[in-house]
Amino acid sequence: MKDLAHIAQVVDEAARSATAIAQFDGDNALNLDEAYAVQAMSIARRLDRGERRVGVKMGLTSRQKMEQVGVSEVVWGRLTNAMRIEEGGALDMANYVHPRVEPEIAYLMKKPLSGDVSPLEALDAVEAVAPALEIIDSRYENFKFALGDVIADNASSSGFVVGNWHAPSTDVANLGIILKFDGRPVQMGSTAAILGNPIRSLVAAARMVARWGERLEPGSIVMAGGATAAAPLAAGVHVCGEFQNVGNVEFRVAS
Ligand code: OOG
Ligand code: MG
Repeated sequence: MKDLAHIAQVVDEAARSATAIAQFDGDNALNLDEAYAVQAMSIARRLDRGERRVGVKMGLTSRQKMEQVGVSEVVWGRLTNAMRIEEGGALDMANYVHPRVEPEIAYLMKKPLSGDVSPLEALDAVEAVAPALEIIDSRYENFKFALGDVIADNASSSGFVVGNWHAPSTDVANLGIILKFDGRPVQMGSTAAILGNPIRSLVAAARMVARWGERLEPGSIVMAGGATAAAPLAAGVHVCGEFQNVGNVEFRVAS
């Protein structure tokens, strides 16, 4: 028997201390059920330390992301208030192992959503939509992991920045995005890279959390997943995601 509580402690400590760990392979390889159980236990440890749940992140919802990390299944993770970085704020490299940033779309929920829903039902549960950036930081050495590893590690979640909220009727199906470091483009793409339309990520989120006895809660945030490959952060850079029609979202890395 694998000691899932111990593994949860290992991934939680790795995230807390920004220290890389080895993958769980061989006899320790985690299947899907084990990996999500580890994730839930590691997040429970954060909640015990006083963090609050604020939403859900979807991962590997675009081909660009799947190819970058070599895992081709959609995954989800849990967001807490401690992961939020104010728009225009700063992050400190010392708190991360090897952080990367990726442009995403964020949804703010108005009504609970869970189980099998249509895109129209999903949209009806949305209060607002915003351009966003996610900071991911796999706790595994060299950012290398298998499906079970990344799920156990809360889908590499480590930070998120949300731009201005817009009405839920705002068309975000196919918006051009430029991710810039110090004014220079480092990634370009479209929100359509997210499952063809980011609303499909919200549909998938409702279905996936239901499988684990959860629902998307009113007032919570759902990050739809990276639209481009993630770009590695470096000390001192100013990061800006420019989204067609919905505006910019920015932060900087302290030097
Ligand atoms: C896994 C997390 C994926 C996304 O938006 O696709 C993710 C990783 O790339 O480390 O956050
Ligand atoms: Mg992401």
